[in-house]
Amino acid sequence: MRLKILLVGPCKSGKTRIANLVSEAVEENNEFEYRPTHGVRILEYEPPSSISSKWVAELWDCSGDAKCESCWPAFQHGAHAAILVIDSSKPDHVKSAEKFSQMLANRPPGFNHSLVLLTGNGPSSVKLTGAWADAKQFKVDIAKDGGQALRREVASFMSDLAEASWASKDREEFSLIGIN
Ligand SMILES: Nc1nc2c(ncn2[C@@H]2O[C@H](COP(=O)(O)OP(=O)(O)O)[C@@H](O)[C@H]2O)c(=O)[nH]1
Ligand SMILES: [Mg+2]
Repeated sequence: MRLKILLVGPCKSGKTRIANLVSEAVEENNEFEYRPTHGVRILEYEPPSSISSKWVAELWDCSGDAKCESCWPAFQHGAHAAILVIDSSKPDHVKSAEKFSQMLANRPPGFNHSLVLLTGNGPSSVKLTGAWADAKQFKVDIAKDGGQALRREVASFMSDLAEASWASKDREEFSLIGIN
């Protein structure tokens, strides 16, 4: 089974760094120059074998540039969930959460999952409104443990999604054979 997960948020919040880290696409080091993502980058995510071998995920590392907003419907197509990445020390990032909540529209029935990752040196929780108001917030601190806790958090989020996906497939099959 394939899950599609969007990584969204304003520019320079750390989406690409997080995508690289959790998908283990790039060795972690400190010599990175900021390069904005053009459009979208799609990374393959495989869960640790202790979690499951029955699903993989596509992680869509979306550009935070306003120029890309016209592509959002295409990004959203078939997506199961979105993870918002914001730097909690920047008030404009916190404010922008509302705009990105559009990315949560059109999720398939039964998928109400969302996760907020807070980067930077700001607070470890922020007040968000709209669709992110009830989302779980996780403070990212890569310097502390090289991203271990972040990887665990993302793996557990995706594993919940995989469960929801199986449950929705079961519902579809039951309704096909007339059991409600
Ligand atoms: N260590 C490390 N830093 C990265 C990596 N990718 C980007 N960065 C840095 O992380 C910061 C946030 O950038 P980025 O993740 O590209 O922001 P985005 O615009 O939200 O995708 C910048 O200072 C980047 O130079 C990476 O793979 N490893
Ligand atoms: Mg990027």
